[in-house]
Amino acid sequence: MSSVHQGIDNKLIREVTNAFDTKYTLVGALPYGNGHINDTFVAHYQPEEGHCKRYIFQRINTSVFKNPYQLMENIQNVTSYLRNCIIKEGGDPERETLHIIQTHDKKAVYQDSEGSFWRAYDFIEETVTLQQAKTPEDFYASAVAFGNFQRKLAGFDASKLHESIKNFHNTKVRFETFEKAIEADIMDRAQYVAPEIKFAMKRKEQASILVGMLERGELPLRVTHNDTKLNNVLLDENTGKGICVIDLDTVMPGLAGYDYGDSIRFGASTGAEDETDLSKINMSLELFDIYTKGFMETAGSALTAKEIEMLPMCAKMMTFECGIRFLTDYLQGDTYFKTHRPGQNLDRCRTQFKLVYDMEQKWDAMQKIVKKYQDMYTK
Ligand code: ADP
Ligand code: GN1
Ligand code: MG
Repeated sequence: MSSVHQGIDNKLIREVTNAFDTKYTLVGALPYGNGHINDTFVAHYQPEEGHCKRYIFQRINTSVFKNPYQLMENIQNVTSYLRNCIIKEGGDPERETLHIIQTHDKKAVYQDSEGSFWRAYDFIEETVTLQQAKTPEDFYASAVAFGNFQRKLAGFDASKLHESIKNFHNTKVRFETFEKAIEADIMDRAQYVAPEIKFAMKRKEQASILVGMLERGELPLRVTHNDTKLNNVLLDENTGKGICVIDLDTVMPGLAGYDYGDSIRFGASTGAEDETDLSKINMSLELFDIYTKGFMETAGSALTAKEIEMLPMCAKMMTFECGIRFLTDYLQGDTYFKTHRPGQNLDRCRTQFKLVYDMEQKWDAMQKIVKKYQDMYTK
């Protein structure tokens, strides 16, 4: 389990927090959240009177994001663009987008004495993040938030964005990487995953569908979030509304359906991403319906008929792609996604493949639901 790197000592956290232009006196910092990539901490600061103020500190995973300066330039540009949109629409810019805290020398990134890169955000209070929807309404709230996020970014100049991870949702390239990992089999693990490899191989051709449509100009490139897990949206603790889309590292040009599809992959599942009892894992049509409603209400009128028609395929492909990414990481020795126990990436792969299988069984119903909301919101 080489990929757990959340620990930090007091001396280093003092060094890092001192570098940023925060208010008040540091009380302490603790690991926070369930992200698979960066190391997130919440730091508490005590004013002379009243409650603590909190900030989020993140150690950027530079094996994943090779250029932290370009990464933060993207986030700076996207959040200031969103801030203006929110103000124009009469929203609250302090709660509805991330606010970067700069270092004392006015930079968005700090390199610590060990060579790691850090950033800081205001902690958005009175919000919750969910690992699973507690009610269909939670999932609906996330759909509205992600749909609005995409709608707002429709006017953002994509040429300003650095590609933070090349070929991020190029499922065809992801499949090629997976095949190379089987071939190399550096951990000697391929022998344990023959059924999973067979499952993936049977669907190899499908990995090229969306990339092919993009290349032929049948689907347009838009500015998308690309990592629309339920835990990447902050829900208002009091109203339950989705108020702030976070984790903006992968905002890049992509397909609208990547955002829709990745949300379905994670949030419409009836179990956790790493559930070991596969009988608990299905794609809930109720959750699929409610997410599709929220997404179509907010972003649907901006989508082409082809984009809408392909939404079920995007849900299936984002799930399939994530499954092969987890399996690739398992074969390569668990170096990409954080793991907390042996075999966790394999368990994650299995839930994704179970969801793909279940979507195949529910294909007609998924298409009918998408058509229902297309008729409702785009005609
Ligand atoms: P990762 O890239 O590792 O997934 P995230 O940026 O998603 O990291 O952050 C991990 C978790 O930290 C989120 O799921 C959320 O619970 C919490 N979080 C991140 N930023 C904020 C913020 N500005 N305010 C409140 N909570 C936050
Ligand atoms: C990672 O950072 P986090 O935990 O929100 C990953 C996503 C995967 C997801 C699977 C940069 O997301 O692509 O879909 O895990 N992010 C990156 O849970 O690779
Ligand atoms: Mg995240």
